[in-house]
Amino acid sequence: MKQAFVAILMGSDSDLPVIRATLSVLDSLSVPYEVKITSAHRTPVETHDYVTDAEARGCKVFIAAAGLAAHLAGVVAGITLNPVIGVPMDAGPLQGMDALLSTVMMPGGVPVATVAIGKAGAKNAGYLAAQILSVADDDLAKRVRAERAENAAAVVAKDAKLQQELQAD
Ligand code: RP5
Repeated sequence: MKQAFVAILMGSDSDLPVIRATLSVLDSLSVPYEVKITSAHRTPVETHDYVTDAEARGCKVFIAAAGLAAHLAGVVAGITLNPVIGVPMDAGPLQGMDALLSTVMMPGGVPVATVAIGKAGAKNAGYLAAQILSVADDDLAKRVRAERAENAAAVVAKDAKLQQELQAD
């Protein structure tokens, strides 16, 4: 059986610093992935060929990150029936509002699961992709649950520290 993986597409190498947050989440959960720079408008043929080929090789979830008039996620969703997560990049003078609307406002019938603008969205794209894969992967589900528990414990510990500091005052 082919190994399931996540394919991350970004419209430009200028998106990479933000998309590193996605890679770091996927690394921390040991989720296999590929990263590709390809654009809906600059390299439409390569985008189409990559999505078709990745799907044939076992890609189960696509993440598409783009800024400005961001149609990359919508184009990918038009090629594959696998889930597509769109990350609006905070590039350009509108600080990502343009990309958010371009990504989220898909016409009915071709969904894109759109996350927040910028780094928080890039992180959540990684978590959402892992959670989608974890539906059919119990070990991954355990890792996602453990990571959530660790995050919760860190918040509780920070609060405990704050309470101690306040009592000491
Ligand atoms: C989009 O245009 C890219 O995804 C990027 O966010 C934005 C700017 O691209 P560059 O001009 O920096 O290549 O296609």
